Amino acid sequence: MSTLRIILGDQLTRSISSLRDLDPTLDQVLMVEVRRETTYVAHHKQKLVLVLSAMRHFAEELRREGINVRYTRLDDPENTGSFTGELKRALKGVSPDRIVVTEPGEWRVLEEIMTWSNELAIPTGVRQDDRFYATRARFKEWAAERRALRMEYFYRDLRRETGLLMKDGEPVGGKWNFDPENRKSLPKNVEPPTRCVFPPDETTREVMALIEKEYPDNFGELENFGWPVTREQALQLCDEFIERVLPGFGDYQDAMKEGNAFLFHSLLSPALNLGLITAKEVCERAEAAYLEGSVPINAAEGFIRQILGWREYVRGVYWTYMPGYADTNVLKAERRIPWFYWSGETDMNCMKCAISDTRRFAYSHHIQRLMVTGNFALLAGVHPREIEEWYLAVYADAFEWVELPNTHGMAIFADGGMLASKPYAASGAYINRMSDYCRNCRYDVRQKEGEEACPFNYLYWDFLMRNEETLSDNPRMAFPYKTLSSWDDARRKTVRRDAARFLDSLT
Ligand code: FAD
Ligand code: DLZ
Ligand code: SF4
Repeated sequence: MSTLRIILGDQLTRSISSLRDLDPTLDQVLMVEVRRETTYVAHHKQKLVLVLSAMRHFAEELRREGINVRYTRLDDPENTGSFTGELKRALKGVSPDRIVVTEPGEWRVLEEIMTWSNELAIPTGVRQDDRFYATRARFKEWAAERRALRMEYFYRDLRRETGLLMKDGEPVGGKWNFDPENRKSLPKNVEPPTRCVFPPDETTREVMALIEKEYPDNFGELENFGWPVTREQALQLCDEFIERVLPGFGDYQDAMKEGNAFLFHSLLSPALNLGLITAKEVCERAEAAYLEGSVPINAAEGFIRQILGWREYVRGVYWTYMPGYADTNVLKAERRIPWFYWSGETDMNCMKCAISDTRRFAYSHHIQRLMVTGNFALLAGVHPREIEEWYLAVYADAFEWVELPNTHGMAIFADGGMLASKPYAASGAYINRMSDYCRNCRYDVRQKEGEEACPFNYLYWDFLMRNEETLSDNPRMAFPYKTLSSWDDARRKTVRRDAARFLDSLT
């Protein structure tokens, strides 16, 4: 039986389910660069280069193994521009008995794939993506048994099932979660390590020229491109991280510093999401480093929790609640995204730094995404679709299954608390505690009102007042609402006036 095997841009894993049982004498692999995927949002130039270059390298690796790969380049004059169009074109040359594909990472693409069996009159098998610890069905079952979803409990179940950081049925180190030990700001005398970058090779340079030609106006710079585009490079990045960087990850994972985008983070998400390295490989290496004694427990657990916990959890939320999940807007946020998200032109130094890191590297770390750009969108009431489109476009690791729950649920609380138990809303004091941004800001983080005051301060209270009806019953919001209840009308009015003045100035 001959099989046409489709490999999508984020399925670059040799052991992926769609390539199992491949017969090189009968089968063909199809990989396509298509405009529908390069334009469904205005992707950062580095993200486009990363996906296309990694696809081209993967195709070459398969060919070196003697596998027959049909590969469409973006600038092929015959390119039809879509997965279905390219599949139809490929079928003119071959008549396979069946088509096989691994389930995609996006709802939009799954809907397209589901039309193939009928439209092409060839049986299409959609196989599970078992590069994750939990199947979609496993999460759905877990969620169905609960009134409220919390990452922590799903994570504990997966710890028990995998045995990661477990001994005799108990978590090593005596507790499940070392989160309280993951929140230090960066002391002045701690210098973050230098990081390995992968200078563009000939293939990457060729894609860079293509992207500059095709998408000259897209957001982002290509100068600093240093992402791994092959499995070999991804493994190197992982080994380097575990050996030199992971020991400091536990302490400083929430810290932010002007001029240093990477600090103690792994930078592994683009490689993980493309499939150049798997979650299992990364978690097992981190656990081994802990067992050897080279990494403290707050670092090993803190890191494994991000992958085994958050990464699996958000994927489960996405596939269980889509497509309706994307449509909720519980806080009725309606504002257009301020232009400075694209231009970086703002006097708020924290926002300027996070956007500048994003422009230079297609990267900013979790706390910048959540507590700076995400927090601002939440407080200002930016419409979910506007801010989600931004996150999906500007990060090298952005694929909807992971971007959407993080933005819609965690950052802007548009799902009303399905994913997180309370909004991650914070005033300037949090940003000041965790970063050195406020030192170089034209606003004063200590001032609460007036033109010089940090906008996060009055926007925070304005947000609480605006959403009092929806949020004041949340037990985790009891403290700020108690404070608010002691305010007189004049104080409320001042905050509202400052917030309105600032927000009006954005349009
Ligand atoms: P590290 O800090 O080194 O963490 C290790 C790994 O844990 C990451 O590589 C990632 O695979 C995983 N991880 C950590 N936090 C999360 C999380 N909240 N959800 C899922 N996985 C996590 N991550 C993406 O991969 N793609 C996205 O499009 C994306 N969009 C986000 C949008 C918002 C608004 C927020 C708040 C977070 C988003 N994240 C996203 C999660 C997180 O910010 C990134 O995974 C992380 O910054 C990637 O950098 P790193 O590899 O250096 O991570
Ligand atoms: C993100 C992306 C981009 C920019 N380009 C392509 C492409 O040309 N071909 C492709 O197969 N995939 C691409 N992707 C990834 C897809 O948009 C999408 O995220 C995955 O197909 C989901 O599994
Ligand atoms: Fe950001 Fe406010 Fe600090 Fe300025 S003062 S950097 S706006 S938190």
